Amino acid sequence: MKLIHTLAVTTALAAVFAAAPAYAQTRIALVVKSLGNGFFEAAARGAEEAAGELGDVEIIYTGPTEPTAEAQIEVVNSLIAQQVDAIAISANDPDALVPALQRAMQRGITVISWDSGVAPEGREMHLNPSSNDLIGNTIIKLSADHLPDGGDVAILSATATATNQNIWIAEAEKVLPDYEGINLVATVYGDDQSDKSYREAQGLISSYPGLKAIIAPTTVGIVAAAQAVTDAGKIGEINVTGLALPSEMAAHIKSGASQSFAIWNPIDLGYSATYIAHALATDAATAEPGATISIGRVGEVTIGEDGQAAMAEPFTYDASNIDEFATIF
Ligand code: RAM
Repeated sequence: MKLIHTLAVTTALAAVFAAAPAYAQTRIALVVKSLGNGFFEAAARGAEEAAGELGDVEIIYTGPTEPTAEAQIEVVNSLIAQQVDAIAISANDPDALVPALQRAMQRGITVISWDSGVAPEGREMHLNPSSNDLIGNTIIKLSADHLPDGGDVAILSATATATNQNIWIAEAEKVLPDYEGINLVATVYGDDQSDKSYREAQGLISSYPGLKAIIAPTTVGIVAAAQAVTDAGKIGEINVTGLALPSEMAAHIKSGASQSFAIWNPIDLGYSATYIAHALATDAATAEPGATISIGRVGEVTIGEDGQAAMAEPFTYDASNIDEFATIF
């Protein structure tokens, strides 16, 4: 009797162990605006670094080929079908993704946004790279720093629905009156595609003959704009600035197409988003205002009343420091 009982228990336990994985792994999907963007590839490196430290995490780096909300919805639906534990998304639209992300949350998937946010009802919290008003002010200041007498400037953005760029542009417009003589003549959209951004920059150059600066708050747009200014023979006349990766802009700083630009550390951003997604997915933290979540070597973040947290200040790069950082990101 005793033996039969022991055998039964052993068999039952064996069945349990056979069904369960060796250890509970947390699968975190890092969903980006589009693949092939060096900014997101740097963030993915940070996510892998965090996964290595956390030890039980698999990163699924994914996103559409074109930066549209429709294409991201398909990606989200497929992640729901795969039953991932967490989705950390940089969104192509603040509202369009909400129903799909709500479906994910209803199925127990942790959802956060980072870099480019989702409306509060579509995520548990949002991680900003820095404070939005500081970024908005920075992109105008970068152009004004090299225009002591003022002049016409234009913005070359990413997509027209990108949450982050739209907020930064709105913040930039608010502080414009503080920069006497800086005249914003146009805002155009290159959709974070190199070829479209290049054509939009060419359009600005030909439409505004007196243009003194192109401000591109996108790492894709700024490189295309610097190339368009170079090809138009306008180095020294039109300064290209905004947000960029040192690795992608080093040559344009050296040529003088860009005097300076700014960015935060994209590796740290992906690293931090992963730590936060992991903490929420494993119930080590709750996404509520006032909650502090530890993010490994970066420190900790505190969620504000608006369900958002912000990381460090953007750093400015120019000829004096570009080489030092161009090898990092
Ligand atoms: C592009 C993307 C991203 C933005 C950076 C600055 O890579 O639009 O969302 O944060 O630029």
